[in-house]
Amino acid sequence: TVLFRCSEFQRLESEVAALRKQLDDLAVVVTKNRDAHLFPNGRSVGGKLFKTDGSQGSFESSKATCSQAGGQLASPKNASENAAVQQIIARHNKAAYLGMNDIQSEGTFAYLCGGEIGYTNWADEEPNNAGGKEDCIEMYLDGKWNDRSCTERRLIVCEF
Ligand code: 289
Ligand code: CA
Repeated sequence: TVLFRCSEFQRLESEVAALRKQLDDLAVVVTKNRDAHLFPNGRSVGGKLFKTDGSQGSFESSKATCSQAGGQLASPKNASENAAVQQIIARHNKAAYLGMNDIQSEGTFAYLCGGEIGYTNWADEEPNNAGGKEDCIEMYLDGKWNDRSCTERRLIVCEF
């Protein structure tokens, strides 16, 4: 058994209180930094951050840009994440590629890390694989999805 003397216990208590204060201060700094980083071209939702640098690229170059930045191409997995990406692209007035695609297996859209997509927000009559060569997904300004050729230029939106 370990026996603490009263004075030892009080010292530990005040150390814990000081550490708790430091953590609270740090949380304020982190939140401020996150908000500054997201202004005005990003959104935070759940644990995810979505952000654009305002540039455009094909699916492959957008994918490379996001992974070089330490993130990946925006891949919304629910209505809240979709709304966050939609707000960014509406602000820039440009459609964006999403990460999901059916390059590997026609007709089966999968996430970049593999695995069939769960949440979808297709526009009416989509996906239609027009011309037999639409393996990527663009998000329209209203947040709806269209399968589209991977070689157009679209706003680059990454998630972190
Ligand atoms: O090349 C076809 C695309 O430009 C788009 O044309 C129409 O908006 C729809 O048929 C879309 O599905 C298609 O991706
Ligand atoms: Ca289409």
